[in-house]
Amino acid sequence: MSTLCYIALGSNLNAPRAQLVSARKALSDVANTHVVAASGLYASRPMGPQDQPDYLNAVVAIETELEPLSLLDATQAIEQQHGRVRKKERWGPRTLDLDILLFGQQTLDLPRLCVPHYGLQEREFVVLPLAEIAPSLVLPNGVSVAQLANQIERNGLYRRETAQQWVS
Ligand code: ROI
Repeated sequence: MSTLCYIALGSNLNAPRAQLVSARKALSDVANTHVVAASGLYASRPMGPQDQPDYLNAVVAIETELEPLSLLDATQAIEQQHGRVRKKERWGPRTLDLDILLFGQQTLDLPRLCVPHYGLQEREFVVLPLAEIAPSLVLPNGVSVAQLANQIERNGLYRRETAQQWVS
C-alpha cells in the first residue's frame, strides 16, 4: 500500500539551489518511493534569527510504501549526506532541511515524528508551495490548504523558478 506524503525542502547555506536539486533527486532514489510532484523554488526571508541568509524553499509530493519512521530515517540520511550539522542555536542556518509535512491523512505524535508538521499552517514558505501542488488538499484537522494560502502573509516570499526550471 502506498501513501501520498508531502515533504518540505529548505536551505540557506552552501548553494541552496544545488542542495534542493540534489535533495529532490535523492528522494526519488529512496526505496519504494516516487516523487510525483514538485512546487517551484521559492525565495523566503528567514523565520527565526534574522542574521542569516534568505532561504530557498520547495515542497514535493511523494508516493511511498515506507512506514513513517522509515521515511524519516531516509530523509534524515539525506540531510546528513548534504552536510547537515545539528547546532545548538535554535533556528540557525542550515544546508538542508527535509520536513515530513503530511503522511497521508495520518496524525502521529511520536518522540521522533509529529505529523502534520507543527509549523505547517503558520509558515508561508510551506503553505504557498504546498498550495501550488495540492490546492484542493484538506488537512486532517479539516483546514483546507487553499484557505490557508489565501489568508497567509507572504512576508516577501516569491517564486523564483517554476517546477519545470529546477526539476530535470
Ligand atoms: N526560514 C525560512 N524562510 N525557510 C526555512 O526553510 C526555514 N527553516 C527553518 C527555520 C530556521 C525555522 N527558518 C526558516 O528551520
